[in-house]
This record gives sequence, structure tokens and C-alpha cells, in this order.
Amino acid sequence: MKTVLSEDHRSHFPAGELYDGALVRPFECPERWEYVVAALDAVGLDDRLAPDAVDLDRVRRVHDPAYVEFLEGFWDDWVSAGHTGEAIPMNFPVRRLRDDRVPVDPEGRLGYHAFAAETAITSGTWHAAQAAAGISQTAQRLVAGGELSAFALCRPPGHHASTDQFGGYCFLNNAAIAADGFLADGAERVAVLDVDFHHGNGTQDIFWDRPEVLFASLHGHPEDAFPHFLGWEDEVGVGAAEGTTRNYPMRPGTAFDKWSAALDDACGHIEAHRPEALVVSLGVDAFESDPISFFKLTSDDFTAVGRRIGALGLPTVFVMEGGYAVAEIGTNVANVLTGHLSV
Ligand code: OKP
Ligand code: ZN
Repeated sequence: MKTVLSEDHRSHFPAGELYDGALVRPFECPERWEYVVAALDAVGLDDRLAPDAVDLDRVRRVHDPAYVEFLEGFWDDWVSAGHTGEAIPMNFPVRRLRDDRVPVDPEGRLGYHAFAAETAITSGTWHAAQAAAGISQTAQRLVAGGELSAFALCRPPGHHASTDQFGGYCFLNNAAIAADGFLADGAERVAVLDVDFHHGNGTQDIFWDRPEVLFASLHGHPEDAFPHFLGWEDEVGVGAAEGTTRNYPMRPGTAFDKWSAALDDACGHIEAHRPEALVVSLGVDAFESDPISFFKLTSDDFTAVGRRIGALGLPTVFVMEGGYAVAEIGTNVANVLTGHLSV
């Protein structure tokens, strides 16, 4: 299995994440990437590939072109307007405010295109977000070209990014871009399995009305966990896509017995969809000592996760999402990938 990666992720690392009433060092930090690379080396997963340049036309099949333009031009506009610090969104077009008008002022445009306030935009954010999307596209191209699997080591992550909003550390939805890439290359059906602790609200939004894409997500119940406002079991998709969204919200303390039963059920739906390829949103924050999550998976459980996904026998792109127990993130990712390869 090849790993697609680049150093460009380093250009996105905000000085602060708004957390507990303070600006703290972001949980989503560059060492995450380094721990993953080291752990892959340790198990001999050392077949590496640099990404091709991002194809923004394909990105615009998944994201609203106006949103892509916002991300591309925002930092210059922000600085031109006299701002000197990082851009943290602080007000949003929520209930009873208008979302049919896009403000002109950069602060307004920032809130218009965001759904949460923990995620800052910096001078290097667009560079890193584009690089991550290019990594995901390159991994997808490898698998579309006949490789059995590939790992897109993306940073920043992507599954919270919707058609036109950033948040939850995500800007471009790398997994959705890969899934859509298979369709653009001629596949009729594809599946996205999201095992990150958090609900993949962005991916769900992007494929909500697209029957070709099955989206299944295992996550902390929205009553208890970020992103709080999507991810209930009764969200199943709309119109011809009804039944192609499957949510498995689970409660604090959930361990592998319950979690793996949900995974089995999700895998059943994936098989029934008969996809030509699978994209896995690979967050490892379901880990027992993740600092911002509440599931209880062990490092060994992640090997079993990889084996279960491997049993599907599908061409698979793994796309890196979350995981904030930094010292263990590498082992947990490597365990999923070696488990997958062992099948
Ligand atoms: C991104 B990914 C916890 C606040 C949560 C944002 C978490 C984003 C997770 N008290 N803040 O899905 O791993
Ligand atoms: Zn997560």
C-alpha cells in the first residue's frame, strides 16, 4: 500500500484554537503527521509517493465554487482590511438570521462560510488545504488505476467541511473529493465509511441527495458530541438517495463490542450498495485515551477494524481524519492499515 504525503501540511498550524475560554495550542497539530510517518516506517509501510498538483475543477464538483473562491482569496482580503491576527469566525447565519445574502466585509464572509469557531484561518491555510485535497486525489487515482489500496496522509482533515462551510479543523473534504473522483472516473457506485469519532457532517451534506454514494458514519451521539447538530440515526438521505446515508451514533464509554457491531451493520449496507470502490474517513479518535473523545477502542481493536474493512474486498482509499492522542496516533493508524493488508 502506497502512502501519499507531503510536507505542505505544515503551512496550516494556527497559533490558537478557541477552547475552554482560551486560545490553546490546536489539538490538530503537525506532529500528528510525524507520528504517523514514524509508525508506518516501523511496520515497513514505507512505500511513499508525492502528490500531483490539486485538480480544482474536481474540487468544485464537491464544493460550491463560491466557497472555493472564498478560501482562495480570503487571507489577502483579511489582511487588506487591516487585520493582523488569525481569522476566527465568531458569528454565523443561524436560526432567524439571513443566509441568502453574502456579506462583503471579510469578518462577515468568514462567518458565512463557517459553522464553528474553534478553527482559525491563517496565511498558510489555503496552501495546506489544497495540498491535502491533492493528496487525496492522488491516492484515489492510484486505486482507480488498479492498486488495491492507498493511504492519503492528509492534514488538515476534511470530513466536517460541507459544500460551502469550514469548521471542526476542516476546509476541503478530502474523503468526499476522493469518493467523487471515482464517479468522475466512471464508477457507478461508491461508498464512504467514516470511522472517525466525530460525525462526518460535511460528507453527509455533500452526498445527501446523491444515490450513487453510500455514506456510513460511526460517531459520538450528537446529543453528547461535536458537531452536535447532525448525525442522528433518522438521517437517511433524500429522494432517490433515501437509504444511502447510515448513521451510528453511540454514547459515552462505548467500547469495541458495541462499536464493532455497528461497524458490521455498516459493512452490510456497504456490501448491499455494491460499490466499485470504498473511501474510509480514517480518524483514530475513537481511541480510549483520545483527549477530546469518549469511545474506548484499544490499539489492538484498530487492527480488527482494518481486518473488517479488508474483508469487504473492495479497492480502498484511506483518508486521514482525526486522532489527537498524538503519541499513539501513529500506532493506531498503522494497525488499521496492517490489519487491512492482512486479509
Ligand atoms: C475534528 B475531527 C470538544 C470540542 C470539539 C472540535 C473537534 C473537531 C474534530 N469539546 N472541537 O473530526 O477529528
Ligand atoms: Zn474526529
